Amino acid sequence: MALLPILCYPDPKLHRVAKPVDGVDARIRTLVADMLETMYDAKGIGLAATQIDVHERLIVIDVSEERDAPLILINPELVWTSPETHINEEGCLSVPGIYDGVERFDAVHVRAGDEHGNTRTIEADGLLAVCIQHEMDHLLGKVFVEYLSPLKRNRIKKKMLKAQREDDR
Ligand code: K1U
Ligand code: ZN
Repeated sequence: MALLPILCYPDPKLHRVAKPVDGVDARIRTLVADMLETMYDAKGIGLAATQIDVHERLIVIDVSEERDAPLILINPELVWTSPETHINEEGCLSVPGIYDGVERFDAVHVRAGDEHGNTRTIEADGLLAVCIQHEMDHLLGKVFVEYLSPLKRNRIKKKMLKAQREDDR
């Protein structure tokens, strides 16, 4: 298994739209294992393939307290969203140290494949529903800061670029 580097905002590669996964094979299973290792190592609750510069529709999630309930979503599609929405505090491994409120559906149903090639529909609410929506946005090339005001987003962009310059020194 391998730890993969995570792209940092405002890297333009975070805005690429992911293509469907074309069948679950050994490459995809290795990618899933590496993404899970990377997500657990970074103490995240989710990771989209876009964030590790792989532009295919693949997400890993684990919102369990024990960090022992991985969920693999291959080619996920939203099939139902609740009429109710809520503003939730979000973070992102690609925007370290930044947390802000984003409006999301309270509950979603998502149809997706797993690492064995089986398709099922997942009914999600709470943190899992928020995380699924956040990760599906990544696959569309959207980072959560794009829901914030231009003023906030520009401040975050400058802060990230400054931190990256200092890291490069
Ligand atoms: O996609 C990512 O960058 C992972 C991200 C997922 C996420 C967190 C919170 C709300 C929606 C989506 C993270 O795991 S950020 C780090 C984290 O563990 C966390 C941050 C805030 C609340 C809960 C967890
Ligand atoms: Zn994110």
